[in-house]
Amino acid sequence: IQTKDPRSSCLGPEKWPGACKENQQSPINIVTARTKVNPRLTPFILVGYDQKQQWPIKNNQHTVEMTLGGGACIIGGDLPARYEAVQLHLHWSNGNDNGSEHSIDGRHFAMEMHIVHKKLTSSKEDSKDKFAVLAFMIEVGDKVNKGFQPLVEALPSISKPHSTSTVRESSLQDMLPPSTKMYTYFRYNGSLTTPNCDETVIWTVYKQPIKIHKNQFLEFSKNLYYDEDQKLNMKDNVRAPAAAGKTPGVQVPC
Ligand code: 3J3
Ligand code: ZN
Repeated sequence: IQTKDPRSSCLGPEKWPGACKENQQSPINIVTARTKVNPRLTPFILVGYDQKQQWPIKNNQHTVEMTLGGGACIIGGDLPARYEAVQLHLHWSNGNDNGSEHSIDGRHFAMEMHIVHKKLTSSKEDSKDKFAVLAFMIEVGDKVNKGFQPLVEALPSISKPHSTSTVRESSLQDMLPPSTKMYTYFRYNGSLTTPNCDETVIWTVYKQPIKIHKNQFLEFSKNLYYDEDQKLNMKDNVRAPAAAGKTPGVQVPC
């Protein structure tokens, strides 16, 4: 039978290979009452995030992936080195609020955006700090988010799996919450949320959600397909929280 995400129709999540059954898996439910303030978790310096450029984009059969090609990087935030941005992608539901992979006090959101960064200094292939992923919750409302329009407008051109296109000139910064709202985030060490679930990710989950219009949100499952015949709308590309109640550090404004 067709499970909710063809990614699991070949191998249900219970059969995912590699590290997927280990105990530092992502996503998690963040129980804020069990987090603790960590003064080392300073706001990131986002280098190149304000750079306006066109971005390659593809339907990789699991999500929409924007290739960032190292044009931007992050510094600080208690990371052990500089990390360069490699790709941005999103997870979403089938039109409801269960589209985020992480949850905060049990609350899921309509979507979750991941900006994936790779450690600039060389490290072992399976080092725990190989990736730094910035995770943003996305909620829907009645106001168009102009920063998301370039990505939304490119979706119809990548309907089929493995199709590629280009997002018109835009900046990553325009897609993020205002910098004043990016002081509070949760931090924990976890994994990729897709097979082989390598436990190589330093996760930063921002508390402040991004807001986009309901119609912008619906454009993702409306335009993107898992299959060549364009019968399976891309949706529910979401891994359930692996473990409730982790105690990530938290950064609060000074
Ligand atoms: O780019 C690397 C790729 O070289 C390879 O190491 C792969 C391993 O699965 O993962 C990355 S990825 O950028 O393609 N990518 C990291 C983020 C795979 C999907 C992951 O998604 S998530 O954990 O952020 N949801
Ligand atoms: Zn992801």
